[in-house]
Amino acid sequence: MPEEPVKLDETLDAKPYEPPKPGRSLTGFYVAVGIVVVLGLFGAWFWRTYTVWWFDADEAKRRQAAAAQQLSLPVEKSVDLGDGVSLDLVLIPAGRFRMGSPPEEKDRSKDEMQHWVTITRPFYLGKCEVTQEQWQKVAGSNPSWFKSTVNPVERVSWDDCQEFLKKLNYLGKTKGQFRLPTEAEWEWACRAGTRGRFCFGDADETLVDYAWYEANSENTSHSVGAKKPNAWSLFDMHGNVWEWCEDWHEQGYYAQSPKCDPPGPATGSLRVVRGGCWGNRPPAHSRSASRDRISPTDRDRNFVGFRVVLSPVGH
Ligand SMILES: [Ca+2]
Repeated sequence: MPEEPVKLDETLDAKPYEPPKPGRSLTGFYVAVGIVVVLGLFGAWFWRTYTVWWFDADEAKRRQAAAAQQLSLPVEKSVDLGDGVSLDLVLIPAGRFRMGSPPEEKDRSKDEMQHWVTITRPFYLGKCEVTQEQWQKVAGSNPSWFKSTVNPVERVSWDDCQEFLKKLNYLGKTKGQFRLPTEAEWEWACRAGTRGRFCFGDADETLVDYAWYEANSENTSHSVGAKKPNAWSLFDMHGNVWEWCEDWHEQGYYAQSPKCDPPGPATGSLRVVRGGCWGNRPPAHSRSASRDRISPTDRDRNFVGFRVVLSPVGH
């Protein structure tokens, strides 16, 4: 019996051709993850750059050493004034910080409005307040009330300090020019990366380890450098004697000051002093952000002295 021929249409699947379905694409997922990662990194950078300006003591020392290495200069420098008298300075790195105090800080004043400030150039700052011995050596006299060669000079007006600095510069003992710190330089140096009330934190009871003030001074100034230093090896930034700054004082200056190296108001009648003194009863006056002002001709204060800046460095 002859084999029945196969019908062509029976060999074909009746279903129409469908191309194979592709697997589910992960491209969209990867793009979404990428966007999240990029946004996260940008957010972290933004937060870090524009919010976190403070740093700990190790970082403060690292920055100080890095600035010295970059400039091929020592962190600590001693200027010989002759006859065994020297003036010790420490290098303060450049940096950006929030000057002033936050609204919630205990004992703050209204003129301490927090604002960003950048110190664009490293500078040398006196490790201690200028002593009576150093003043005597340069100026040839000692106007201080509490007589001791190792105590800070006091009863010196802002104008007297300018004369002292002129004489010191005239001696030509080192490169650069001696001058008073600006108020911004003083606070940047005092804080050394801290954002609390003091260079060590917020606790009033710890102040006795760092400062001479009413609680421990017995109503007199004391030898410079006898208390603990801050992270940049600066002594007596809190207490002992108030320290003259270069700036005129103006209550609302912080609201309009330049963001970089603010020089203080162009004019005024009182000069800024910082850091508190042996006679201040509440620790409030010794806070890093605390400000006061005195007439530049006033030389009748046995609780006001100063420390020097040497700048520019590396020239
Ligand atoms: Ca002081």
